[in-house]
Amino acid sequence: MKALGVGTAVGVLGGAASGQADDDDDEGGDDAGADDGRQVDDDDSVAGDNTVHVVRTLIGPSTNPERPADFYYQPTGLAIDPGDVVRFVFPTPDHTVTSYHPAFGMQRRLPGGVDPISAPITGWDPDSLPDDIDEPPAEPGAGGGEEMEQEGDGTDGGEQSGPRPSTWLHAFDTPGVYDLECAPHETFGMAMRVVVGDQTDTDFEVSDPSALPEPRVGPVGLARQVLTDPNLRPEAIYQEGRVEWQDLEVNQQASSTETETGAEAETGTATETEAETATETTTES
Ligand SMILES: [Cu+2]
Repeated sequence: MKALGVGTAVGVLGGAASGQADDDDDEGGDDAGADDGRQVDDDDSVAGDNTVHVVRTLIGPSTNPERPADFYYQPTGLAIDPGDVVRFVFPTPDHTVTSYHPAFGMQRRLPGGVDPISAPITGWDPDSLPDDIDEPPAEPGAGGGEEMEQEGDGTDGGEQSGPRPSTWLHAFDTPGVYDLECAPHETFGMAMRVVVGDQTDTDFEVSDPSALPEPRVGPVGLARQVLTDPNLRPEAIYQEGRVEWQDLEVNQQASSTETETGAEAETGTATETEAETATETTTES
C-alpha cells in the first residue's frame, strides 16, 4: 500500500506492472515471500500478487583503503520472483541505478531480451552542487529553468527547491541475473545483483575478476570485486534470498583506514527512519 502511494513511483510502477492493477485492496504483506524460507525485509510489502522489495543506497565508513567511504546498495544481493518490484530508496543523495548494458557503454549483464535499465537522477540535493556547475533541468512545466537563481535557499522556486524525489520502483519480469551499478560510485564498488526466479546461469563472468573484460566494457574499479565476490554468486543469492553489503568477502577482508567519514556515515544511518517518501529525503540541509 505505502509503496504504491508515493509520488513519481506511481507512474513507473503503473507502466511496468499494470497487469496487476485490477485489484485495489492490497494486503498487508507481513509475510510476503516468506513461504520459501527467504529472509524478508521489514519494509517489503505486497502490490497485487507481487512483493515489493526495498533496496537502499547507503554511505558508510570506509572498509577499504581504496575508497574514501563505503557506497553501497543494501542489500547488495537480492533474489526475487518474476514480476516482483524493487523499490529503490535513496536516503543519501547522488546515486543512480544503472544496468550494465552496451547502451551505457558497458558489457551486457542482463538476461537476454531485457532492455537497459536506468533510474532517473533521484534523491540528489540541488544545494549540494558546486556554484560552477550547470543548473539541473527544471521539473516539467516549470519554465525551462532559466529563472532558477538558486542563490540562497531558493524559496522563490517553490517546489523546485530541496531534495528531489528519493524513491524509484522497477518491476523485474524476466527471470535471470541482473547486475546494476551506481554511475558516480561504481569505481568504489557500488554495484549489486538481482536474481529473478531460479535462472542463475549467466553469459557473463561472476566469479573471476581477472577474467572480466577490460574497462570500459566490464565493471570498473572495486565493482569488479563486488560483482565477482563468492557470496554474490547468483546461486548464493538465490539460496540466501538477500546478501548484505557486510556479508561480502571483499568487505570482511578489508580494513578501515579512513576516519574522516563520520558525517557521511551518519547520513547512512538516516535509513532507520520510516519517514522518507517520494517527495522528501531524510537528508537535512
Ligand atoms: Cu552511488
